[in-house]
Amino acid sequence: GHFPAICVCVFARVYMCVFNREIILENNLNTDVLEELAENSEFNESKGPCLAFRRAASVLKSLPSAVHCLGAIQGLPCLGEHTKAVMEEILIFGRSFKVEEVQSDERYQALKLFTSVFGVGPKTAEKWYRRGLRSLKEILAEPNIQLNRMQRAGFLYYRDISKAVSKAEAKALRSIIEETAHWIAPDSILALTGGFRRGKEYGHDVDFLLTMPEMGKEKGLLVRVIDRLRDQGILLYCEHQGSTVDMSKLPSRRFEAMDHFEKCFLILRLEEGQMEGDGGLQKDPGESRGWRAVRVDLVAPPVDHYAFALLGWTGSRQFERDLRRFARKERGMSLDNHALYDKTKKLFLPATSEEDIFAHLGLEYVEPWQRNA
Ligand code: DCP
Ligand code: MG
Repeated sequence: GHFPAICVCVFARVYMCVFNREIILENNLNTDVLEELAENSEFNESKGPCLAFRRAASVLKSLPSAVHCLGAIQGLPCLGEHTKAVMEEILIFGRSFKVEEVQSDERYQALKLFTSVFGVGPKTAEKWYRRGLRSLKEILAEPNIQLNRMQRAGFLYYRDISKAVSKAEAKALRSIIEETAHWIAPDSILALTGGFRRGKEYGHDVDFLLTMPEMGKEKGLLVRVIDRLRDQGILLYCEHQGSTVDMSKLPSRRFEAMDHFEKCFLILRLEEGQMEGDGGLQKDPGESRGWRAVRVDLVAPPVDHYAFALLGWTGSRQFERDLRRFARKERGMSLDNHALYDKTKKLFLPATSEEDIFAHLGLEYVEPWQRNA
């Protein structure tokens, strides 16, 4: 069989961090392009090509050296014909005509713009495009369009939430939410997950897990935290989903976009000056109104699922995909945000930490900062 992609990625990730970072930047130019092609495939509902471009981008990102010649990509795993053709164009002409064609495509541009609004997925975007709409202004001016609550919030805070969230802002939010949670339940546990846990400097949102050390005690906590945030005047938008965890249906066979934990998708108001070390620097006085809106995901798993939720929510998405694939193909196990199931032994493998999960999989522990591909 194939040498598992996960091994290549894990290996290369370690190298990547040890060797110099310029190489990564150079490969990133190519991977950005591949991600655009992946997005375009997604809009065209071509799931296979979409995943192929994403995986190829991930492999390139984790290479220990920049790609300068075609020979260097020949032996790599997970690079399909289309990816190789694009890389070839870039290596020979310094640009890819295929990519430029996609980038200048009217439909691609419109769908990319529409899906950049919080609450707007590819289906809605396509519907709007088919109605001849091309800009956000046109959508807002169209009387026959019914926006749902999430989309209304998406438009209302569009400028703020399209702006990258900095690490300092993520830390400030962490303090606010932690303080709120501790005020309600002093022994509650809040963990920063997502890209910021992987050490990223910027993100599109801030992701947290909230739990209690004792099983079952987490019930009702999230709702109380939300209420308290609302009382503090920080809550700009909240979409709350109750828990639908059903262990009899776990683990699911396919990669699920959503897990079943109680969670909420929030837009929070972050005051300026709440960030450590921002020192009032680089502010545009015309823009400044003293606060900004930030997207926050807050997930509340029960403590016995906590390690799986932490692993799942730390990402990256591609790392999760590779890890699940590895579990399935190489170990006959099924991994998701809730559990790890050994299909041969027909039993759930318990874990109280991410280290336990990697050990069950027979893998060396992979640090969060090594999971960026
Ligand atoms: N995740 C999940 N289920 C969801 C949403 C996310 O399991 N419904 C996981 C996969 C992601 C991780 O959580 O890898 C974080 O999701 P984000 O979309 O927030 O991605 P990042 O935090 O990695 O990047 P950024 O927020 O900077 O875009
Ligand atoms: Mg995130």
